[in-house]
Amino acid sequence: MAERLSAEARRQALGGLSGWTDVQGRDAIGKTFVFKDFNEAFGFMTRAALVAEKMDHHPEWRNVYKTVEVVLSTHDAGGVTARDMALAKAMNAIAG
Ligand code: HBI
Repeated sequence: MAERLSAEARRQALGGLSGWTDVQGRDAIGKTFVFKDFNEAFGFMTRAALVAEKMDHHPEWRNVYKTVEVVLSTHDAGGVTARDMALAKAMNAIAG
């Protein structure tokens, strides 16, 4: 099972993940993606969903029109693990 990252490891990992930050009040990381329109936003979610399923690691996310708010945390570990960082990296690659 993935282990929660130390504060230092988390800071290091976030440094290489454009746009991702700690979520206030819980052990999680988050990013708000803004796309050209709903079509682009939902296309992102579709592709990200397939990657998440393949990784067996799923986002908490909310879509309003062209915006997708994403929060990542590892339920089994009760906080942020390397799995969250991996999915965050994949999402950044998908968003381009
Ligand atoms: N997704 N974000 C997240 N966190 C988890 O702990 C998690 C998951 N997707 C699937 C999953 N765990 C299962 O592998 C375990 O619940 C067995």
